[in-house]
Amino acid sequence: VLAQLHGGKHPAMSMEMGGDHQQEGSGSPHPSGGRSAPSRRAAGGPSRILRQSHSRLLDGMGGNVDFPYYLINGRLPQSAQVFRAKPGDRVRLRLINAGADTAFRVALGGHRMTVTHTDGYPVEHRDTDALLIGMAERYDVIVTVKDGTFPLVALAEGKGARAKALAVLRTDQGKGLPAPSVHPDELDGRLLPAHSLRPHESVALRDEKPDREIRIRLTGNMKDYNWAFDHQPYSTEHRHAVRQDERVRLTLINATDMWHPLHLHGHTFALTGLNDIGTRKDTAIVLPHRKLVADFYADNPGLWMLHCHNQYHSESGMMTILGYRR
Ligand SMILES: [Cu+2]
Repeated sequence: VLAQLHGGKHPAMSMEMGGDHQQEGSGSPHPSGGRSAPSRRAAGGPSRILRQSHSRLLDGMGGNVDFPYYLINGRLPQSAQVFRAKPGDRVRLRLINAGADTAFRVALGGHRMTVTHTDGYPVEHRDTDALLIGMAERYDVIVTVKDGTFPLVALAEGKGARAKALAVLRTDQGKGLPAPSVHPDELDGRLLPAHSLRPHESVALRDEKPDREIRIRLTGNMKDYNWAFDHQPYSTEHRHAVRQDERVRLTLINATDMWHPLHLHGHTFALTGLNDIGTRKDTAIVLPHRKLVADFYADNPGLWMLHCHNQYHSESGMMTILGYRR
C-alpha cells in the first residue's frame, strides 16, 4: 500500500510488498515470481488508495487508505463482540485507536459517555455524545447502562458511511446483532474535542514560561507523498536538542492540506495554544493549516521519537528525534 501511495517510485519498497503479496497467495498464481521480476502486479495488488475522502470534522481528507474492513477488537461487524451488563451498571470503556490511517468517530447508541481520562491522564469529567479519536489517542469513558441492546459504533471518519466498526453492549440474553449499517444518532451529536478537556488538578502543568521553544513545520502533500518535518526526510543523525529539566515548548505548524495525529514518546505534554486549557496528552490532532502548541518538562532523558501517527506518513518521513542526556 505504501508503494501505491508513493506511485511506485520506491523500487526497494515495491520488492518488499511483492514478497508479502506472494506469501498471502491471494489472486492468481504468479509464475515469474521471485526476485528477478517483481512485476507491477505483485507490487500493486488491488489499489487501496482512498479517492475522494472528505471529513468536515478533519477539515479535509480523512485518510489515504481504503481498507477492506474496520474492526473492533479484531472482529467484523457481522460477528461483533458482545459486552453484557445489567441495567444501571456503570461501565468503563477504554477506547484506543489502534488504526494506521483512520480517525474513528465513536458513539454508543442510546447513551451519553462521561470522559474521565485521555491518553491515560485524568480530566475533569465531561459528558459527550461522540468522540473523534485520532490514531494512537486514547479515551476512557464511563456509561450508565440502559436496558436493551446498544451498538458501539466506530465510524471511519471521512471514509464513507459504510466504513465502520461495531461492537455491542446489551442487557438481555438475545442473540440478534444490530445491522452492520447501524448509525446511532449520537454519532452526529455533540463532539467533545480533546482541547476542551480540562486536566484534573493532580496533573495540571504549572503556568510557566518555556525555557526553550522548538518550532517545526509539517510539510508534504498527497501527490508526492513526501510527508516530513521541515521538508527534511527522517534521519537518525538529526536531533532536536533539549536539556534536562527545561520546560520545552513544541510549536508544530501544519503547513499541509491534511490533518495529522502527532505523537511524542516519553512525555505527556500540556496543550498550551491560544484557546487551550492545558489538556495533558501524548498524541494530539492538528488540523490542516493550524498549529499545535504543546509544553512539557524534559524529565525523562533519552532519545525520543516525535512523529505523525499516521503510519504511512511516518514511514514516508514525518518523524524526528528529540534527545537529551541526564
Ligand atoms: Cu500525518
